[in-house]
Amino acid sequence: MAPIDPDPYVRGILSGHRRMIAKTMTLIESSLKEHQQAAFRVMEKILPHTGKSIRLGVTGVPGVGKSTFIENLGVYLADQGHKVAVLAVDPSSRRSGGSILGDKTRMEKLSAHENAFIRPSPAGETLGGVAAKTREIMLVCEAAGFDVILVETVGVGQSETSVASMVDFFLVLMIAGAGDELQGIKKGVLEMADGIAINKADGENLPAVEKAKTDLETALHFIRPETPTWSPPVLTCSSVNEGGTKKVWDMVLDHHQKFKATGEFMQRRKHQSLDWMWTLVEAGLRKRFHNNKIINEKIPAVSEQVENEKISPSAAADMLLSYL
Ligand SMILES: Nc1nc2c(ncn2[C@@H]2O[C@H](COP(=O)(O)OP(=O)(O)OP(=O)(O)O)[C@@H](O)[C@H]2O)c(=O)[nH]1
Ligand SMILES: [Mg+2]
Repeated sequence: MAPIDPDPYVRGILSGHRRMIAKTMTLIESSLKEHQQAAFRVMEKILPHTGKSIRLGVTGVPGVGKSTFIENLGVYLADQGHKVAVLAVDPSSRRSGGSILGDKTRMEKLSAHENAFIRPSPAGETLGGVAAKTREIMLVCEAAGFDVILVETVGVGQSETSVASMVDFFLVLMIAGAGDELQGIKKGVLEMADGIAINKADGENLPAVEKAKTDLETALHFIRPETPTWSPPVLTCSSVNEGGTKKVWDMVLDHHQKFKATGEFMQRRKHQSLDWMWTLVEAGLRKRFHNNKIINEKIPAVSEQVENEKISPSAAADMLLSYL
């Protein structure tokens, strides 16, 4: 079978042709070898056209209001003429099976907006796989002229780390009075945050929100900022009021301008690209190891020798690795 010609895809993406954008994403998500090879060639050609966007990651526990926030902010930005792409990283395919439809209907105004594009989480067996696909999909969006990329991720487990490592600004959404210590203030998450917004700052929630803000500011005092350029602020916002997320966007822009001025913006992106390369190298090595015929033949005997203390685990590991 003739290989798939990447050029129609590349032309389609660069001219912002929605159907070709979606078809490219399908190639990226496919597990067929010829699709992956085609996606690879498309990516190579569009790479020079990528990078010109602000990438904002949004995390927070289920129900904190991430999708509603993205809908509100997305409409605000799209109305201003920005081209807004919304992506999601959700490694549990069963869950995303439900929330794909859920989010598209929840983001009713945004999905109907001519300046917006919404893509649910790619399905995948591993978080690494899902995150890698989302990164490529993000680049496709940029080459197609989207200048704001919003990435939603569930606030549980490792997916936050992957999203934080692909965005320019990592926003943690919280709600007041839900037992803050339970709220994934897994400390690690706060350490990754470039900013925190306490959501649902409306109606009866307001007093609790103000208290949560003060508590959080105190907690953040104990985390040393990564750079003298920026200390993660704590804001409050509401996604049910029109434009209720504007303050948060102003914070993202402020961060963007400051990081551009110091050179930290490009530095961070370069860092992220290298990290990604090494992640892929490690994943590739692992795969080669497990697919290696000789290694697979040796494993049972070597394992038995380790179990019977005939050879040490480290000598055994050394031996298996030497067949790579
Ligand atoms: N009062 C109030 N309610 C909100 C606000 N934002 C979201 N909600 C409500 O909170 C509920 C959850 O909102 P979602 O946007 O679906 O939350 P999510 O974080 O995306 O949830 P998952 O995708 O399931 O993790 C919905 O019933 C929203 O209507 C807000 O700013 N104020
Ligand atoms: Mg959601």
